[in-house]
Amino acid sequence: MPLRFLTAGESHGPALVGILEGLPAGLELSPADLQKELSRRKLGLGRSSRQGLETDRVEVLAGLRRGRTLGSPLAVRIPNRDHGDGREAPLTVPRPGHADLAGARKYGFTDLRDVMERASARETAARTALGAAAKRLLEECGVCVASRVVAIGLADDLTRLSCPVSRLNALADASPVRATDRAASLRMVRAVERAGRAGDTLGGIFEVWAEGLPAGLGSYAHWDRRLDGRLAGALMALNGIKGVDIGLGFAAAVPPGSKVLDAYTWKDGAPAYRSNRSGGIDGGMTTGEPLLLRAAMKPLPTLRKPLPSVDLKTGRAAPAPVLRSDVCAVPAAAVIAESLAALVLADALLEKTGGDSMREILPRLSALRK
Ligand code: EPS
Repeated sequence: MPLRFLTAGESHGPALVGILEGLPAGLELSPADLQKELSRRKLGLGRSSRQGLETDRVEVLAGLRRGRTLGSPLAVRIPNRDHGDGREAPLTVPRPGHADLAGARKYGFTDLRDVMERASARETAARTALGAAAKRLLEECGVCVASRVVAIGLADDLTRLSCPVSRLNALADASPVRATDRAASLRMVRAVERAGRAGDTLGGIFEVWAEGLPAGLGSYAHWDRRLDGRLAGALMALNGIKGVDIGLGFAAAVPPGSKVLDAYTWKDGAPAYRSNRSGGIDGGMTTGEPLLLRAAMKPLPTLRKPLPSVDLKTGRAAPAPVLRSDVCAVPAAAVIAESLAALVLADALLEKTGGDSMREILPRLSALRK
């Protein structure tokens, strides 16, 4: 696996940091490319006032020189403006659905802040910044990654994607909930507002698309090389995600094979797919058709009308703490998931082409596409 990355940083620590190792040399990349994705991550109706406090200004500490990658690790830093001094009163009542209780049991903490500082989705800013570099690499290789929200609570958008993936983000980013259908967008906005007024939270479903992938990334040869498993793992590792599917996904389990499988035809001297119900992956490998990933996010665990919980210090019943939190973070999760998918796809692409520099990679990729 040529691309590796690590992140560190607590939600209210001085900064988040990330290192991406394995980027080829000679990729045109600027801090503005990373900034663009960080700024998109902050958007979306239903975010808490924390997003107003944070500027998410990314600093590139290593790996770039004169606007190009060096082939050395890319290191980034995103300072936290809401930076605590570590003297906050301890928290002993866990929020149902958050990492609080399971994390405290695992590490033996008595102050739940020791869990939530790192379990917080604030960390996803670092993954988004690193994924932005992977997105740039893919872009240079003719691959476009984008996303849209298709459900928030009961408000869903059943329309099929009706624009090229290259235009999807411009359309989705224009909606406060990143939905491409206007009527569905309005319904989702109302759902978030209603949940906010009720002191509740909402989850939802989003899609990530990738277009321009060459056929043959990933492999059937061994389980850990299957691209569907790698992509699903990356998306499941995003905070709050409870399900991931690809192409028809769970809907592929119901109809007979004749309605699910993609038949072939002969086109321009080569075999071609008559449909793309597989979502661009067969046998753990890309087919060359657009990739479609879908993920389900559960509602956020911090409720203004709190759920019953227990105080770990006294053993008595207590309501969960009411802390500052988002009402809905599905639009942000979709943006983060683009970065996560891009990291996996760039890794698989580099595996296929090999090479230390863009000068080596690009001709190999064109040969592959032929
Ligand atoms: C989060 C709780 C909130 C969110 C945070 C994720 O933060 P705070 O505890 O500071 O109010 O705003 O998300 C972000 C800060 C972010 O940048 O995405 C949680 O508990 O997961």
